Amino acid sequence: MSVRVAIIGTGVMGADHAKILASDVPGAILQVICDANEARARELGDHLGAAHVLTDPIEVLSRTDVDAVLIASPDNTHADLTIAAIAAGKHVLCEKPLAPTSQESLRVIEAESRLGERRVHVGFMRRFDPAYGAMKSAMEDGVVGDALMMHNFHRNVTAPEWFTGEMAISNSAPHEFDICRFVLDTEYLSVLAVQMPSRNSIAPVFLVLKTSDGQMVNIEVNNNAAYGYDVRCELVGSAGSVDLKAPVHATYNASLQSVQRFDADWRPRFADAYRLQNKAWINAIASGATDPRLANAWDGLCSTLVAEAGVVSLQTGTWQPVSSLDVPALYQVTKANSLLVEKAK
Ligand code: ISE
Repeated sequence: MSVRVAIIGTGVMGADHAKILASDVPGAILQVICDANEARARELGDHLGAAHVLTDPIEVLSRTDVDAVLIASPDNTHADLTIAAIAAGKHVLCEKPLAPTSQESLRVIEAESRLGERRVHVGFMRRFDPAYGAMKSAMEDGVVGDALMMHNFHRNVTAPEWFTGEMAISNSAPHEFDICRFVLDTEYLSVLAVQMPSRNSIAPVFLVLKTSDGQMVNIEVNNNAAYGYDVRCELVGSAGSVDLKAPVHATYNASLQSVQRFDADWRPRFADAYRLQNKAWINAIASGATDPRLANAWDGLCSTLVAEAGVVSLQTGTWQPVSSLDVPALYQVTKANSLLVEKAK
């Protein structure tokens, strides 16, 4: 069965998702490309052979020839568009964050719970990265003993002038909040965020988190690292540790040196992860069997709750508790849910 997809938003990530779906995901049909900027939408739509180009997302949602929408418009539009998509009976893959605030994320969860069916996934693609996958397997197979800590580095080449420490927490660090929660299979209790004054437009932010299973997670977010896009992680357990390895396809030997290159941003580093995530999403819609790695709306809310506490911590210089809410029935692991997981394996 094929799935007719509309892409809403054709910025950096919308364009990347459209290319992946058009070229790498069997069963996906690029039905609509939608962007408020018509010229940009048309250029991408023509290039990828999309069936239609539109500028109004609400018109996209009313079409009967669209089964699923990939939402990659600005963050502050995510919740409303996702809720409208649920009402229109569409499946959704929403880029992270599900919403900038927990209140908006909760509105999505309420809408999905009313429907009584999980229709929404969130683009936490690192769950599909083979390196993080190896780390999670090592943890589950007991190779490193009991998990004690996860050390994370998240470095971007450069951030725009207007990027703030708060945005490092609400826009960049959610990837780590989510992947560490996923690898450790735990929840966060509290967070401390610090940033030192710097001559840079944005100085690094450092976060420490405690989990409900007694582990520590630390995250350096450095959005002006200058030298390359660099994500590192080490899981430390009572019997050993696992280091994340970025995919390396070549080293360049010349002028008495051996050089390994960095990517300029996250797209090449996580190309496999994006591809595998999008395949899993299309497969879940086509077959009804959900890959357990796909992040759902509840996962989206959880990372927003941590980000909110982290921003308050940065502003007050104090440890902040991370709100814990009861998991609604729709997101609990039930027998029916695990059957779907089994089917997906
Ligand atoms: C950006 O929004 C992303 O999602 C990237 O994956 C991340 O590395 C970057 O820091 C964010 O700003």
